Amino acid sequence: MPANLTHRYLNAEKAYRKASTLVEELECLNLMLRELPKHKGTDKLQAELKRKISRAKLALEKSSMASARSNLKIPRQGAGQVVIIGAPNSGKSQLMASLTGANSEVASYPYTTRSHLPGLMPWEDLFVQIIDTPPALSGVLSQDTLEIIRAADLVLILGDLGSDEGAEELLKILSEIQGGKTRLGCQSSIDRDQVGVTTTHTLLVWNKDDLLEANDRLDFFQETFKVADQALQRLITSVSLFTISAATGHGVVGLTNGIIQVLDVVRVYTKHPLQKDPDYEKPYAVKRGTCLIEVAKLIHQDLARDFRSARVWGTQVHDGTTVKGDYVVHDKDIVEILTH
Ligand SMILES: Nc1nc2c(ncn2[C@@H]2O[C@H](COP(=O)(O)OP(=O)(O)O)[C@@H](O)[C@H]2O)c(=O)[nH]1
Ligand SMILES: [Mg+2]
Repeated sequence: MPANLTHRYLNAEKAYRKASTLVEELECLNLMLRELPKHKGTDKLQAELKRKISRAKLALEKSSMASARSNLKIPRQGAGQVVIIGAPNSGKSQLMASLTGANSEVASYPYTTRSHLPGLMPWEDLFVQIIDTPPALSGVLSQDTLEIIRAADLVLILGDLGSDEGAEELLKILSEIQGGKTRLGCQSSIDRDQVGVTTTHTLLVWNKDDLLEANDRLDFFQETFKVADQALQRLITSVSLFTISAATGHGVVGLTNGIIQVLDVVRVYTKHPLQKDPDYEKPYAVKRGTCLIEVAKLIHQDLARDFRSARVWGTQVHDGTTVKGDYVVHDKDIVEILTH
């Protein structure tokens, strides 16, 4: 064993021996490799570390594939996936009902736990998938809920204006969740420095503003937040706020528009070359900035493979303009894809 291992290396090695998860293990191994003095005497150790790193990566990949599979419990539907979380009794199920309305299609997939219920929120000619979650008891979300948050486009975290404990309950959930690998923030991202850490775009929704005490409580809650952990304060002030009543519907339209704005999708209607009219029944919803070839892939792999050119009708181009696969689609474009 080479004698000149640095303190930093030895500390990383100590952390590696204590690591309880694959992610931590991999982080420590990477650190050890970085801190290892590189010379002839450490050749063997270097090789061994690299072997361990690739083994840990493989194991991590396998386990994340397994968790991706468990996400299939709730197949994605519509223009985006939005999950509602919050303390028990904050009004999650009421909000779900209010957003999805009478048209809500609560699907009973065979592998769905009865407590994670998906429904569809109509918006113009699109639908957005909304998922209700079981209560976070003592601020702790179940592993299933965390996985759903990780895969979702947006989280609505509900605060309860009907309870004096509304702010504390919210802080408890936030502190629990920010301490883990699946976090909330003012935009979605994957952390490049910390393996396994992801952030899902979140809106803070104060519910029950129909109650007389609601305004006073909200003022009082601001005081509670002032003495909270700084990271949580930053989170609370960075995310967009909505104040609603899920029961009366007050503010729900504003929230719906907020959701649509975050999802930032555009609609594309397709038209078959042999047909006169486009299919207005089934718009394809894609993120703004998506190219036509990506839309073709969504429609059918073969269509993308055999793609020759397309004609587009829309507000941003002259009717029937011929475009290539790199054309960036706009909202309400009608496209006719021509193949080889
Ligand atoms: N006054 C008022 N009560 C509400 C509102 N939303 C929900 N509630 C009530 O709060 C209680 C809990 O609602 P629920 O949706 O079951 O909460 P969940 O446990 O978060 O799913 C129920 O008695 C609802 O009627 C609201 O906007 N205003
Ligand atoms: Mg509920």
